[in-house]
Amino acid sequence: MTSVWQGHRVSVVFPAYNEEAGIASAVRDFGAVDAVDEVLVVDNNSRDGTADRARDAGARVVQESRQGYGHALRRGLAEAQGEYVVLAEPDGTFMGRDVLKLLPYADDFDLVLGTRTTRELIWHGANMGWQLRWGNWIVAKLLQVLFGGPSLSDCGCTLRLIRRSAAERLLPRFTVGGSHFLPEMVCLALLQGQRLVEVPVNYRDRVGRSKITGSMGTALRVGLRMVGLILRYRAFGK
Ligand SMILES: Nc1nc2c(ncn2[C@@H]2O[C@H](COP(=O)(O)OP(=O)(O)OP(=O)(O)O)[C@@H](O)[C@H]2O)c(=O)[nH]1
Ligand SMILES: [Mg+2]
Repeated sequence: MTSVWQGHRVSVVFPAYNEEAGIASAVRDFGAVDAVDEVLVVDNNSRDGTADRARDAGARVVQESRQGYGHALRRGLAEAQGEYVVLAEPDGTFMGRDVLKLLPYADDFDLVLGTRTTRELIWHGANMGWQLRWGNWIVAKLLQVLFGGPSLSDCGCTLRLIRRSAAERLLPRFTVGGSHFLPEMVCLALLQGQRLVEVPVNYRDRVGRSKITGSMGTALRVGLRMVGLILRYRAFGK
């Protein structure tokens, strides 16, 4: 895996907690994209064969002991070596080739966010029923309105690209280690004057067991924590 996107090295980061069912094919799928130089798996205390399978499939694996989706992504952002860092999930929901939808905007934006709320790109069987779709949209719109744009339609899409230089400005400011991490990235980036844009991406059915939005109760709790976080950043800027 040695190629570059217009002179920029590209890393893909997978946060992984017990994802042995899908991790090998995800590493291969994203690693097969010509522009991708490195697939980095952040193993978050998995008790199954996640780390071994990721390594066998060609990924670099780092261990993050602080449990949580946010902790795993923050570690990935700190460890990734590319100038462009793509966050994704190794559960079969995202497609490697969609990295190519994000990259063309990376010249002009610090962050290129995927959105999973475009109906035509939600696959049959994907966990994106109307409640989740509207929930993600409403929280995204709250963020958009309170922070004065840009246009946002999904607050929970892991698939996103960030420039290394932009990530380095955010890393010391992150406070969230849990499942409501993504809006913190957006709030902090907007407060720092970073440039953001959103791009529609495919969203498919999951391989393996769901940990966050598979249960409506958990999804609702995460959504409320996101709203609290957004209001706090708007009110106090921290
Ligand atoms: N929930 C959770 N996920 C973690 C953790 N550490 C890493 N992850 C990874 O974060 C990603 C998000 O979790 P998912 O269970 O896929 O949650 P989701 O994407 O909201 O919902 P589904 O894909 O429908 O299950 C997965 O790749 C997990 O393996 C953790 O401590 N908790
Ligand atoms: Mg998932």
